[in-house]
Amino acid sequence: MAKRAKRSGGKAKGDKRARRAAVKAKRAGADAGQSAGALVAQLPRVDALEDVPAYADLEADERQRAAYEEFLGSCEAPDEMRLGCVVRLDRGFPLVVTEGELFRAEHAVAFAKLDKEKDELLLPAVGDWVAVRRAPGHEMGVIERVLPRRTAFERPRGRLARGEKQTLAANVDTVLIVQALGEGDVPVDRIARALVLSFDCGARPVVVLTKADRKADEVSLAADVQRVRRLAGEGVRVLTTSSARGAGLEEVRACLPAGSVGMILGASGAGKSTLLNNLLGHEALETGAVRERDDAGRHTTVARVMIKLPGAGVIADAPGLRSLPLLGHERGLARLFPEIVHAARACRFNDCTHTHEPGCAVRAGLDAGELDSLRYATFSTLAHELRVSARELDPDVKA
Ligand SMILES: Nc1nc2c(ncn2[C@@H]2O[C@H](COP(=O)(O)OP(=O)(O)O)[C@@H](O)[C@H]2O)c(=O)[nH]1
Ligand SMILES: [Mg+2]
Ligand SMILES: [Zn+2]
Repeated sequence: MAKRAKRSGGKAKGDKRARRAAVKAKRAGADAGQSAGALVAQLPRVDALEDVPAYADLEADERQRAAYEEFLGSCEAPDEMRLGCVVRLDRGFPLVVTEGELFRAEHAVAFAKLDKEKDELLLPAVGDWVAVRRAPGHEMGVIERVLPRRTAFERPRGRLARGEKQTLAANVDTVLIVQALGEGDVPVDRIARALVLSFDCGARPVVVLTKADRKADEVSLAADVQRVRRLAGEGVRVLTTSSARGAGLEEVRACLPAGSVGMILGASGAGKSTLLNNLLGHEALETGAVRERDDAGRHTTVARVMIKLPGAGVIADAPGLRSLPLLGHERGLARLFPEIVHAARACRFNDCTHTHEPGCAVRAGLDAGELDSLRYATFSTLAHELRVSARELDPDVKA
């Protein structure tokens, strides 16, 4: 079990602390492996970790392999370099798996420099393929390159207006959007945001409605599922589970075939850890009382982990996110609502917001019953938010 940071402060701070320590050590000309040792000693012991994916469970794609080969041709001491995948981050320290080895690593000094120039995307996230140096006599590896990402699940970090992004996981094929069912109606707005974020990064979303046992009867359960199906559209699978009854697990497992990488996304308390434990068949993750938030740096799990599921693929755990603000995710919105984008081509104005303009083909389609009102309403809300956040980011952009 991962230890949690004693003081709050968030992952960003943990990352920075780790990087600063690494940079300091290099500047002093000291052995970075030793100087980072005090920090590393507080991390969970590598040989005590369970369910860590093996190298063979993961696969770099051709582009990543080609980038690695190219890097080998240009770096010093290429015989020390290994192709690896980041399978865990503990307080910012990556755990890397290579063919036959599992070890902690730190970032090369270059990353700290890049960070200052706000090129944060280059810091390794869970799921990243990296070129990592194994210098003789050093316990820790040094990550020198993050190889091109097939996909990257990103969310805005901190104040929207700064436009900074945090990568929750890289190279994800499937996003499990976990939403708990309850007494009230299922919050489709939240699910819609998660769908936009998933589509935007090019991952395939699957909606998993947990706690089906909490619905009073079959009729209200079916109504919730129906509403989510209507919102998500035909291309998105919507599953229901009940960990209390052990229902729906195999359907979830089937969405994460061996060789693929998934990510689990949902609010704190949605039942993510319970679901993962059930898929694993043992209690690997803490459930219930543990708060794991990463919003506004208030509270956080200090570990990001990837887990190998028996008889299935690998899945990355994400922090419980309270809010899913949208910023620059227009592509994801268009992918979630293709029929609205299609209809909008016939609007009189190019910059039609489909709310009040004359000659709006979207509203005409809505009136004619060709477009779904729930999907239209959700689209309108999120499109408006995207316009507002873009304007906040750049005062020169006209909405
Ligand atoms: N009734 C019911 N409770 C559940 C179910 N799955 C999880 N829970 C409970 O919901 C709470 C939060 O679950 P947890 O897995 O920790 O959520 P997480 O924050 O998303 O990881 C715990 O008290 C679980 O026991 C379920 O299918 N049915
Ligand atoms: Mg949890
Ligand atoms: Zn229009």
